[in-house]
Amino acid sequence: MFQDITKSIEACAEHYGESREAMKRYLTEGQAAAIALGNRGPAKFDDNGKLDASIREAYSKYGFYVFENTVSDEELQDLKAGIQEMRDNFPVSNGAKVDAQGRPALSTQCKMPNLNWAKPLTDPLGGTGLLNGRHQVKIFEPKAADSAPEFAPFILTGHLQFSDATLRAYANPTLLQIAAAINGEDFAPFHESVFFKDPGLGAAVSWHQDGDTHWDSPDFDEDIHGFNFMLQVHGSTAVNGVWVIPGTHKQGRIDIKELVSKNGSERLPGAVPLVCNPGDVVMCNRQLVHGSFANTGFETRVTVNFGFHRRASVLDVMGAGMHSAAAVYTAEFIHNRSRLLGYAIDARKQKYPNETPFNYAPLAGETYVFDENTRANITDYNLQDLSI
Ligand SMILES: O=C(O)CCC(=O)C(=O)O
Repeated sequence: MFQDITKSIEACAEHYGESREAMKRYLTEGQAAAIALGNRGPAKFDDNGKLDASIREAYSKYGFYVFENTVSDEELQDLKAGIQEMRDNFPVSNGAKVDAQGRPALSTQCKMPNLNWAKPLTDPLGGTGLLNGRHQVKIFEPKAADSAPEFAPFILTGHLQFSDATLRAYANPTLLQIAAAINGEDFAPFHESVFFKDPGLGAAVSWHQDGDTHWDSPDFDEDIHGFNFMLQVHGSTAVNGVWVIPGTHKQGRIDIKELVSKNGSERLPGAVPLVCNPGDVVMCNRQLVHGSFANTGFETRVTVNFGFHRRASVLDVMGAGMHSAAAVYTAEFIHNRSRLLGYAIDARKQKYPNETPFNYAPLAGETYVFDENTRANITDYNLQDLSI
């Protein structure tokens, strides 16, 4: 059973003027098509710890898989509380230095400007040169209510340094076992972010593919740019969720401008939304064409994102400079960035002592203790995101 979003579909469609009925149909049909695909269910492994072959096959076919009920209710409560704690420490307004209680605001001690705000219901990336221009077209920007604030929180990067709850979620042993199955036991980290899509405010993310570096590589294949886990704290719907075009992760770099122009609208054919309940985690290939519309519905979406790469995709590679300054990712650079997994695994062990912790091969023989000093050790860790 999924959230009933009938009212949100109506409210969303109302923004689209003469395309009202087309949008309504797109949302309704997209939702039904997503559920019918069959690429969803709990994580399953064989006796050797390998990801169930049918899951691997479905992920390869569509470019995404919805791992249902992967985060327990107890952990979801922990995540909700942790995310609220971060929000309580957001600056009072975009660019302010203090939070509502007068404390130094979240991320003010960081070199990286981690909290990104957006004007309500806009598409701040679409049609700009930001992130190497990967969001090629601007999509529709509905009008927000007159009572809406000037800016709303949009994307928070580097969240592992701000939240013990998201740090613990990062070490979920089921998810890390999946990462190892897809990218090999020596998999490397990528980048972490939280997407905030508040009802009536949440900004759009125009259609794009995430990968940047390896499109013309002689070793190009469907997994060379890695994947993102998208952990849904409140669920995800056709109105507030990410949409994807299944199979496009195998087609190389796609001219999205041309796709939209040929189609005559941004409602790209064949696309489906990521339909999830709270606690579901989507594994989404970074080469898949995807994007999200502004959240004109009534449901909140908060997605905790964290991605992983194959080691060979990043080792001694010059980064794309999208998530951090461009650099060559030496073995030492990658090892330093991987420390976060060491701290996360220990943080999780302390909270869930009865769970078997994930054994991350690249840190074998090293000891990481999560304690009151950890935060200082990991400030600005994401200046070393492995951006490809
Ligand atoms: O969560 C969203 O709305 C967009 C996510 C996205 O585009 C990404 O993670 O690359």
